[in-house]
Amino acid sequence: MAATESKLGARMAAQGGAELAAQAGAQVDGVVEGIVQGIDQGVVRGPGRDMEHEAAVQAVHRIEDVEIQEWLESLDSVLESSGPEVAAEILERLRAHATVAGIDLPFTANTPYANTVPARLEPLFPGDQELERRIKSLIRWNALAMVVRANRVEHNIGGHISTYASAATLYEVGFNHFFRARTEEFEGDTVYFQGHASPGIYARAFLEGRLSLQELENFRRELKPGGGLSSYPHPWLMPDFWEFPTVSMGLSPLMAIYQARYNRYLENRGMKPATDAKVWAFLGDGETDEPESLGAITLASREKLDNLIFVVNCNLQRLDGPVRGNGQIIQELESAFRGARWNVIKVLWGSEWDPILERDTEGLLVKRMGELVDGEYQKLVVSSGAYVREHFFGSDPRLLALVEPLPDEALRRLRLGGHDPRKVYAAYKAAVEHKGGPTVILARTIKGYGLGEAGEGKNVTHQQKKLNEDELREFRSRFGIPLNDSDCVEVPFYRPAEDSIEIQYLRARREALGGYVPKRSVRSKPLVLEHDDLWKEFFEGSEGREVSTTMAFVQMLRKMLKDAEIGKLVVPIVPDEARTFGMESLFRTVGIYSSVGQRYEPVDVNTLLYYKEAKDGQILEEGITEAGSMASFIAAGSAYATHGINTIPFFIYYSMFGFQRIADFIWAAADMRVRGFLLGGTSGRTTLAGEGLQHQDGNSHVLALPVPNLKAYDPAYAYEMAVIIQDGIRRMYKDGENLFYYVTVMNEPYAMPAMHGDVREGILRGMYRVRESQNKKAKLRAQLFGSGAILNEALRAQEILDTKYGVAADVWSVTSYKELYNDGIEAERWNRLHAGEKARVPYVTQCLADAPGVLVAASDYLKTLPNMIAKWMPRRLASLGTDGFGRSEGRASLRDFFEVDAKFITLATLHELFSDGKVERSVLDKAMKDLGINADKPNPVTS
Ligand SMILES: Cc1ncc(C[n+]2csc(CCOP(=O)(O)OP(=O)(O)O)c2C)c(N)n1
Ligand SMILES: [Mg+2]
Repeated sequence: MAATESKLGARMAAQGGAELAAQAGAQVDGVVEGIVQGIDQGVVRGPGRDMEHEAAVQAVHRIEDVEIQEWLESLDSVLESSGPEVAAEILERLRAHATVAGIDLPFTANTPYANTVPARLEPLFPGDQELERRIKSLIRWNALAMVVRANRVEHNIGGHISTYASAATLYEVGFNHFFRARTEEFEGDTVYFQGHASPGIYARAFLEGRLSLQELENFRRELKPGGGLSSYPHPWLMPDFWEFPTVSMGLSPLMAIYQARYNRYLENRGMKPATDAKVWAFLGDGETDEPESLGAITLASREKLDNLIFVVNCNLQRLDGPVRGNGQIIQELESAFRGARWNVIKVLWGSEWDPILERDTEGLLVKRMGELVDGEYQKLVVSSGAYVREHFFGSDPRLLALVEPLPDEALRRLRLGGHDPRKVYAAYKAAVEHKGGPTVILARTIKGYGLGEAGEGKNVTHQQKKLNEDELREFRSRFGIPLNDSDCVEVPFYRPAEDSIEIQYLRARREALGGYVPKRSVRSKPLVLEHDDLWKEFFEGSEGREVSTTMAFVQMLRKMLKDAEIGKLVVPIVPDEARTFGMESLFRTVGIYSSVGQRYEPVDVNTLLYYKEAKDGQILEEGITEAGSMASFIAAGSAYATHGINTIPFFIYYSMFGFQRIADFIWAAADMRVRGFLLGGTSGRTTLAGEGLQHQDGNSHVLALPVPNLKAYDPAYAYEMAVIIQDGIRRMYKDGENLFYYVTVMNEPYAMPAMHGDVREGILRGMYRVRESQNKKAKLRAQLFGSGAILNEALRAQEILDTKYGVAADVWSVTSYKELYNDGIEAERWNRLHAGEKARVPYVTQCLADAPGVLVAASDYLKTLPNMIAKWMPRRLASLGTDGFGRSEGRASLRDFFEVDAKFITLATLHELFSDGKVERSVLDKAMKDLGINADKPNPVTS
């Protein structure tokens, strides 16, 4: 550096920066760098800047160009003589040297605002570019026609044109050259399509001959005769087509990461061969603002998921306007992903820019490209070539000179990278060949590309669903659709003849890639499930030993893991709560999955239950991420379709952090026909002691109600749970039903009774009589309904009522209010539609047909649960439940506070009898006193 220092110092003196030059020598590079950086970052500014400093800054600017040119030329010569590795090494050393010399280099994870794959390293495009352009144009047209036609028939039916319009090239390069289908020999790539781009995906399937004209015509009108197409990717509605529901934004990136990770899990556990299959996830740039989108990107790099590729369609716009009008979303995403050690490939500029960039030997153009904020770029999209010349190139005469030979129209037509198949191909190829980590492609596009006046680049484009006649003709002409002026305004769907060169090419490409995508199929074989022994011990009870249902569940899990048929298929998933649920013994027995095994000696290696990580470990210990765990649950629970492997996930978590926190993922799982068991641990507002307001769950069974294919159970006893899980595995994995289960488990220990009589049907249907009153002579009668741990309170109330008040009560275990409710509404509906025929009787009504007395229900959840089945009961129902905020307290106090304990069940029963005129007011008064109930205690619902 000595030579540079003296040269620099001398030149500065010669150019008038005397003061600064005097400091040359040991400090000069630091000072100069500091000032230059300060200028670049805009920090050396403001009224306090004195004249001397101003002179120094001017001096730096004067020398900057010459000096920088010299450095750039040196680098070029190293690059030429020794190659990029040596050049990179020199830069790395320079950076280290500068740091040691005390230069505070600003941290940046950004590269210049340029294509990552330089033009000179671009691979040859292997396809027929012109033909692919024609095919893509037809798809563009049909996608647009689908939305425009649907909205002509039914005003406001909606649909999106501009998302696919911006993403067409990104998808078509994928379809023609990259997305490999699932075949007998190869598992296929997995593609998460951006939900709002679905019209384009349908339009392609139409050209492929996979969707009919009728189906396209009925886009967003699925209930029409002949069927239609769902608005977005919904496997529930189109189970042979869509695999992944992606339209709730932010879910698919997270699901894709965990899917890629799960693919490796299956490989490392020897359940499927290792392949180079990829998981592709297409997202919007606006979508990346969802916390889930970037929330797990470090997992992907930590796990070295080079089977994962994100493609972010950076059209710089979201629904309302620009994603980062005042900034640069692409650079922001680049630094986030690079910081997380992803391979980032930017595809910003199309081929038309290459010759201009080549002429720019000083790097001025790339510098200029990095200066504009996205709002300015958006403005350029909607502006004329003259405006582009003036406002983009016009910032510097040297830039203007670069484009001088080009007419304005050519400037307007300089394509962006995401619309240039060659650039996109180069990026995809680099992505699939990248080893050692995940790749994100940041592709710059224009929202509403090709819509012209109808919305290209405009803020309103996301909502555009209608085009006028001129706009349609314009679009037709721009993309060369063979329709005349009058035909095209009818927006007909257009498919060339089967033997046309376009259709032949498109089919040939897909054939070469193994078949069509997206396509969902189920290839797993049903399980046999002859293993009653597994469940026997739970049917027999705990012989007086006090255990919680959580402990019983863990014991079941342990047994299932040892089972010859299902043992390998069980996937325990836990978000850093294994110890909470007493599952730590499984660490040792089946191991915690780690793609690298265990590189350290665990601190507790000398203990029996040490923390064992293993490459073939079975437990997915996800750390503190319910969303990530749920994404693993989804990958494991859909493996029967994605991989043809019947893995059975058991995801156990703090129940309050389930539906309450990640219900949208659960909804997506339902849509995806995911199978498996969600276990809501430490559940119940009063059963989880001490944890207070944010942990105590009295909500989840209510929040489980809306998910149609989810069975929700709140069992009290181990045998109930065994019946539910055994039957669940049978229904899902033997009979192939598209169900999944939510079972709450609690941490309150009590003796688990043996199963008496044939109560299986009752357990599964939602209720059965668990203890009949032995007091046959009593005149006062009652039916008590308890669920989960609160069943014990009902049983205690039964005794109090019998011994103290002469009331004979039967006790029912209500295992599922959701089942009872669904059964009731189904019967009601059938009866409404079949008036005059023999009416169906809801199961609740059947159960209580001969059950005498007043009716009282108590659960650890909101009162709405029992209330919703009350109308099918023979008489009025009194409901006790835990509406309100939780408290940090012990169980007894909590149950007293929420009025769900034996005392309050007793009081409610006596009150019902009083209301019916069966007992005197004095009995009630005395009971209040005896039971120690204060009529003026705070109302738990509002306090
Ligand atoms: C979770 C969620 N919130 C809001 C929406 C509504 N929405 C649909 S598309 C859209 C804008 C999408 O912008 P971007 O992700 O940039 O995609 P683009 O259409 O620009 O490709 C919004 C807000 C949604 N689908 N999901
Ligand atoms: Mg966008």
